[in-house]
Amino acid sequence: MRVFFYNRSGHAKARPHADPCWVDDAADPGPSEERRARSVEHPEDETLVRDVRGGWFDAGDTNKYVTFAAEPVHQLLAAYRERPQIWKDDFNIPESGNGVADILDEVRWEIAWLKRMQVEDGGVLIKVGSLDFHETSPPSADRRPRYYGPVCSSSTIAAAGMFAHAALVFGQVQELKPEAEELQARAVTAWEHYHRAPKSSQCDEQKIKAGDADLSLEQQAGLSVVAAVYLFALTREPAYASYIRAHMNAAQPFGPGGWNGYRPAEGEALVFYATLSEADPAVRSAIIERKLGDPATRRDLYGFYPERDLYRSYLPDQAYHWGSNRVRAQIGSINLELAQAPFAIEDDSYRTRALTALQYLHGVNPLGVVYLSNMYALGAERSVNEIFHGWFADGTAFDNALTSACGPPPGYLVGGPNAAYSGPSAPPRRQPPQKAYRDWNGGWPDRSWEITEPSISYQASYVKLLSKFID
Ligand SMILES: [Ca+2]
Ligand SMILES: [Ca+2]
Repeated sequence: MRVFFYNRSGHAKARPHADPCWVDDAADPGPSEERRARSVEHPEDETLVRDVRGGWFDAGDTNKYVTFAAEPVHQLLAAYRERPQIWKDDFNIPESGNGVADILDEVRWEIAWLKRMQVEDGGVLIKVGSLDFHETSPPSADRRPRYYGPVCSSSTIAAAGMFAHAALVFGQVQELKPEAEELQARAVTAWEHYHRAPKSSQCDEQKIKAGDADLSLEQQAGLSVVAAVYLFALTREPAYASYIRAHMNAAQPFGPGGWNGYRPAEGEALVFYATLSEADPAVRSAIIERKLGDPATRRDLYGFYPERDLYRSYLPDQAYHWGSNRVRAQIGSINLELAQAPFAIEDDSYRTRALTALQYLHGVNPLGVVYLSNMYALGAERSVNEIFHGWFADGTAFDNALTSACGPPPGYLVGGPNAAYSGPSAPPRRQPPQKAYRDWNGGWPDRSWEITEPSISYQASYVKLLSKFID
């Protein structure tokens, strides 16, 4: 979880909350430039200058995407919601000891940024970043001006779901009730904006680097079901239940892929909806039937063939693509779903399958490597030494956990083996899929970001899975 703290944008990493190696001033890119970001469409217009500080860096770069935030925000909220008793107030972050579980404080840091991205009519801006790729180490040295992208239907519906889910979870915590009310209102205005305004999957022109933050119309429809689920749980208004009934087939698990480890927020929301006593009975039955039928059609992902993999955590070869560690963590979580409400199947194989996925990430793999950075002080014999990250970059004091003064902080989950790696280095080239990995962080032309870059999505996938095995 401390990875999210180190990836906070515009927040000082100071002692005692930062370890001495990774102390840094606030990551504002200049004299408060994130507070004075310009519209990338109208950069000369002073009236459009906007405060968009805060949030987490999405990955190894310092950019921030509303659309890409949905997966980690939902997963962290779900991780808390499903096992609130394990989450303590002692992660050594600035909000530790304030009476609120630190995972919620960390999500609140991201939510505070999302609030700054919502404009007056309810629409939500899609992303914040720079116009070039020149990351700086440490982040406090970054002086590039910041820009924000336009209001898009994708970011608006993504934010509606995050605001609604956060309102639901925060509303059950005494200290956060006032904030929950505000977030519910924001969710509703974003929801209404999404349904009122034209929808587009070509909204991010990518003048702001680097990732394409657009979502397809199909993905947006899936996220609208997610938003409707949490809005219904908050308000019990029949209109949201009707919407879910009419549109649930747009959610990933009702598509041909089923619960396949991608678009996890949608499957997570459907499973949650099926636990609500006021849920539409027909919809609940459809969700339960679909989930219970999923292992029969996706036997490989539900652990029916542990013997196919020497490390007893089988993934199809084609799943060893960019970010394969995230897929593995997701597969663990979709197995665990069958062991919890409303299914509660008393068959240890699903829990075992989830545990072997976790163990794979913890070193039970052909490279014998813990796919988390710099875990030596925490007991690992062999862990990731280098990650592709603007701060912990090649050639800096943070480059390598063994040979640099500091290395990267502990606990960043890397993307992992990638048999579709497009750079020139071998390895990862000319290896079997599970060994298509290399412990390095070179830039161009190495393209190590396809292998060792972390991301808040990977991290949240891992945290959610890990949280199910904490006493
Ligand atoms: Ca706290
Ligand atoms: Ca290096």
